[in-house]
Amino acid sequence: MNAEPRRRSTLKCALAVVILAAGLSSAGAGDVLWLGKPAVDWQKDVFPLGNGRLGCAIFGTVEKEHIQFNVDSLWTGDENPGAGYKTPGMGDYQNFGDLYIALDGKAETTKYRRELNISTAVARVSYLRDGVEFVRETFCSQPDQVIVSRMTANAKGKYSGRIMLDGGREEKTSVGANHMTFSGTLPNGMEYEARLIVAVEGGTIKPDGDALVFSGCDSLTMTLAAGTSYVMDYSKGFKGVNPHALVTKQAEAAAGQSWSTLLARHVKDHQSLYNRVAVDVGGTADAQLAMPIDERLKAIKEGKADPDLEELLFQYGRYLLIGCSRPGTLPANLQGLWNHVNNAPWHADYHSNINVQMNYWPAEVTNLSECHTPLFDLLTASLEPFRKGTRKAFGENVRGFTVRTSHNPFGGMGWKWNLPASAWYARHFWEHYEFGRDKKFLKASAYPFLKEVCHYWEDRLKELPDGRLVVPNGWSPEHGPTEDGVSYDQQIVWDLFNNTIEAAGELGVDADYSKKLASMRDKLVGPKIGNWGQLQEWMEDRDNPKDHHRHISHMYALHPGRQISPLTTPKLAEAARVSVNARGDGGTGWSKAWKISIWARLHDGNHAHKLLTEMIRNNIYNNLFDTHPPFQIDGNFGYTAGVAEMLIQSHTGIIHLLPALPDVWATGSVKGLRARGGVEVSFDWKDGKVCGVSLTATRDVKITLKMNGKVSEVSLSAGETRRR
Ligand code: FUC
Repeated sequence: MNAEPRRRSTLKCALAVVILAAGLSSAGAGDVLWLGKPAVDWQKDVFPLGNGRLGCAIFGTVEKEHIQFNVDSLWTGDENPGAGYKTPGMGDYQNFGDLYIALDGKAETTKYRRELNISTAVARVSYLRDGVEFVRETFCSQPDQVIVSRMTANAKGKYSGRIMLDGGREEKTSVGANHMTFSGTLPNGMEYEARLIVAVEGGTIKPDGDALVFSGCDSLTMTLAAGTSYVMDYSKGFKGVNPHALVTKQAEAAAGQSWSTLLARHVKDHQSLYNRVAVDVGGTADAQLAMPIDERLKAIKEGKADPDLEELLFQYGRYLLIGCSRPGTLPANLQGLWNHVNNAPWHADYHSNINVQMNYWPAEVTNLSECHTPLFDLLTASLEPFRKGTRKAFGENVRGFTVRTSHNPFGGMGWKWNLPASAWYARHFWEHYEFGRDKKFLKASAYPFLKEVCHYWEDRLKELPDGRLVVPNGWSPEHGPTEDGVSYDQQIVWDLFNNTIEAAGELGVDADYSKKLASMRDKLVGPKIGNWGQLQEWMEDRDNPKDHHRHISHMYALHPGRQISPLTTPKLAEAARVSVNARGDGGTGWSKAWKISIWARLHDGNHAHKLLTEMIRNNIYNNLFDTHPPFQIDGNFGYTAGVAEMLIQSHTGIIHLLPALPDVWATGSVKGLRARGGVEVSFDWKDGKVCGVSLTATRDVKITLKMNGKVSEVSLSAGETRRR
């Protein structure tokens, strides 16, 4: 047995730049996770597929395949004027339905394998029975807007059984010669429909009551389309046209194409995003690499290293974002878009005090910028109900808006106010600009959003007798008193003013207004160091060193903000280190994921890696879903963002390579990460030192590069690639 660790894409340092330039392929065995058994527990076992809007989960049960599916907009609820956190007003993200394929024949098989290839976004189930190999493959196509699932065997006539298509709310399914459909209307008026078309080779298929019965078939191909009448437009009450015509057209158009055509189009589309980034932080021993994912996770719990799994989980976050957030769709909710019940935890809503933001932390840096846009679209579409809710609570004369801790796709909000939430959202608009430098986006979308949130704070900040400014009646999520000057609020408002000033500068507008904002920013009560050297969570020095609360909201200034950094404010960074150290390495999935980024921003790669390992050991299920518990997708995205922060940072105006490299990742490479300023960065390293870097600019830019402890200036023109 070969116990030597295998390096999948180790680059000899001298050759690295050449290979990076040629385009390192990210696809390979390392992109596959597999299990030797079907799924039992939806949240822990199913393999997810998605095209941003439509998604499904594969169980892979031998005798009865189960494909549970979702459409991101199938929500109950409404504008929720009462702002309670209960249905019907707040609403729930719904299970759309379940497709079952019951197969005749015994359940006993050998060589059962259920896998998900995240580089092709195809799920596969295979097994042997009586010498025959059976294979099922499923994907969820973005270009064709359907789920396609095919069952084949290497012998003829092996498939007989029944197909059932069940809606998630006991709808009646109608059955035709080779198709099935159900439709419905939710109490909020949302209309929805699903349509399945089945094609068989060999054998027969016919309706039988509420099922399609097939007999003696060589293969089955199922094409499933589903949609709702949701439209992201408040003026239309978020309701558009009945989906019947579109769903029928999508199902029929795709069913008229060959499997191989649909598959090729799907893989090409997925890889156009997925293949932009490749990462290698070390090699896993062959024997361990060959294990199913549950055993690999167990080995990590037992203390074995598995760098390939650390890479896989990084790419899995990217895979999930591609799967649940594409231009034109709703943003990723607490479960992305995957949900099998009609009463998901926290309604599977948009949580504004860390969760939905964390979903988008990897978007820019891991080169999935367009997957960020659904967040901007929903926030922009929700402005009017947000303004209305804000005025109702804070006074008719208050300009701008903010949001409560939760919201739904209809602008409806619930639970407590989260005062700086809209300012935190504003950071996302700003970051999208910082990475991509799209002036049109800045002018049309980002700057108006930032400015309007500034108006809210201009009207609301409270002046202390000494002239300093505080956010009144704030709260550090989700513990401690409600009072003035809470660090979380102060830091986020500081960030908002700071980003807005820069945005105005970029656009060359509002010079006087920027001066006003700068003066307000500088009067804000700033980060303070308390009596045990900690970064204070409140204005009063009362932090308890034994407080292990999962929220670490006063770390915002360090990450994702930029008010504190070891490079610019070393004393405050040290205080942040004292605080996060006291908070400990425990917490929910997302809490650990956040701490990866925080330790990375503190330039402590070994501590970041410790958190990453803690997370894999305690908060990652066999399907690699993150668990709070329960399943909550933010931790997946936070993990991916955390790994990126360990490899590259660019928030302080310099592009810093390997700011937080752990000892165990001494040699490696990364391709295709993005840095602020409009630069794509690939590099490799050996014994902790960068050997070669390739920088590609999307515009004329002058950057400051920090690598191997040295700082240098590099000027690039648009489209130019520079290697050093
Ligand atoms: C926040 C967290 C909880 C949970 C919920 C969905 O409010 O405090 O831990 O993640 O969101």
